Amino acid sequence: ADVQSYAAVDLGASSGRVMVGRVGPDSLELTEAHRFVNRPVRVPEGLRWDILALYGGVLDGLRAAGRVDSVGIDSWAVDYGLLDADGALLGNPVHYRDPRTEGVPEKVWATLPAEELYAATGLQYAPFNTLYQLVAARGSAQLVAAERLLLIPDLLAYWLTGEQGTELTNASTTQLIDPRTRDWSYDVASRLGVDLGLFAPLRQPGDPAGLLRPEVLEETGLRGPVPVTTVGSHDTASAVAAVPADGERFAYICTGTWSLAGLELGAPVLSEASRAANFTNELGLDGTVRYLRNIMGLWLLQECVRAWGEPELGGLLSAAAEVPALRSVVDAGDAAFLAPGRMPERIAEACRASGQPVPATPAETTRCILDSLALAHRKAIEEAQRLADHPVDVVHIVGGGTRNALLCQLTADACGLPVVAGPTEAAALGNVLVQARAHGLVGDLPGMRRLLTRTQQLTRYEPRGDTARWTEAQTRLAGG
Ligand code: ADP
Ligand code: LRH
Repeated sequence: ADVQSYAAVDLGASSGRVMVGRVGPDSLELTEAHRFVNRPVRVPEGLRWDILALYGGVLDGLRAAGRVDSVGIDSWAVDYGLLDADGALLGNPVHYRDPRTEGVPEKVWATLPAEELYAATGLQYAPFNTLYQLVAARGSAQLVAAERLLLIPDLLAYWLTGEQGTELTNASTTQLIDPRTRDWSYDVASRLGVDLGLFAPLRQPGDPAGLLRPEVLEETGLRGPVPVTTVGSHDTASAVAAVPADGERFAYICTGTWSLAGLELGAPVLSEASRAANFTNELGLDGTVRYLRNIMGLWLLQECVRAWGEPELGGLLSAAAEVPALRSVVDAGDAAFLAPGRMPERIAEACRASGQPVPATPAETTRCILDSLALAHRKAIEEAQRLADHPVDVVHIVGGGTRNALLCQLTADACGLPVVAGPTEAAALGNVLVQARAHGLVGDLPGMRRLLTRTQQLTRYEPRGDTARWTEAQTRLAGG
């Protein structure tokens, strides 16, 4: 057949979806088979992912998808499930926003200084890196009993196929991978007492990952054999693969729960300046490196919307567009906003602490969040270009935030660069394209991007000048 169908399972921190991509020599169409909420659960021991509900959503999605030639899975990074000697899951996977890693990085750096850890792994400091989670869990009943650790997409692939592996792009977020060799950092693991034997062998995007088990076929009504294909299983790896860029002079922002803003490079940047600026070197497709910074993203808005009793987003954004620009900004890169709860109050407190007007209404708070995100986007893209010596002419925005026209326009204004927004479901498209490539349907990364440019709906935003106002706003934060 000329046109093949691929199911992309894409689990974001706020929702999961199963999308069906139909790929032909010059066509690419994505439709949604099933979408379900991803609602973390607070139990006495902490914040946990409802992994069985997510797996149930995946099965429902595959049933709705109907006949497909292959399945690929991507999700948020760093988190994992532990299996006992029988291959059974030990407890519910811990959520990366759980506070268990508080104080742990400092303990790790006492053994392995932060400078050396960065030089060896290229990974940003984030309290939730898998490494810190594993050190936090040391000696716990579950980790002691564990024989196997599977990252979230690898865990779901295991349940679907019975086969285990560790996909490389996502493994690069554990802080246990050397971005130069693209293999385990044996030295880091041994110095910190992490047993790499817990991990299943590394797999590369494009590798076969087994066939849907007979029970899965029965439950989903699919007719076998249906292969599972390894994709860039870190959602950000899949999303960046689907940035419809031409050439190399581009920056990207993957906007969803997080904003991940940076560059695609051919080699990691491991300098001390890069560490000090907290840029990360995650691994991408075909030997690429995702050089980027994590920004709190639309999480700030999601949490406010939750606190306000879930008002409709469209109304809130049009009201925010009427609020005067840049009255107050917060540091949207600050890990102080990581934990859930009381978000409008926390934003108000940050404005007060830096001597700015305190947003008083949901519209004002929303405007403060969007201005702050645009400012953080600008700062990340500016610094990344400088640290990597890699200038850009355009900023691509992909992910859920492309539906927020105000955020896209403000980002263009702040960066002083044109923004090309789309596709919205970039992670699912990257997932689909890697499957298609593994089955011989599309070419290399530039070829995949040309196909996206020809087939996906993109919106262009021109900067409206006045970058000086953004520079001024940036100094308010630097001073505070
Ligand atoms: P994740 O993959 O992290 O779960 P998504 O890429 O799905 O996140 O993006 C979710 C975000 O997209 C929401 O937090 C919301 O701010 C934004 N969004 C979704 N729908 C709309 C909409 N209709 N208008 C504006 N923004 C939207
Ligand atoms: C986005 C994401 C991001 C990680 C975070 C934990 O969904 O994968 O790249 O830093 O989740």
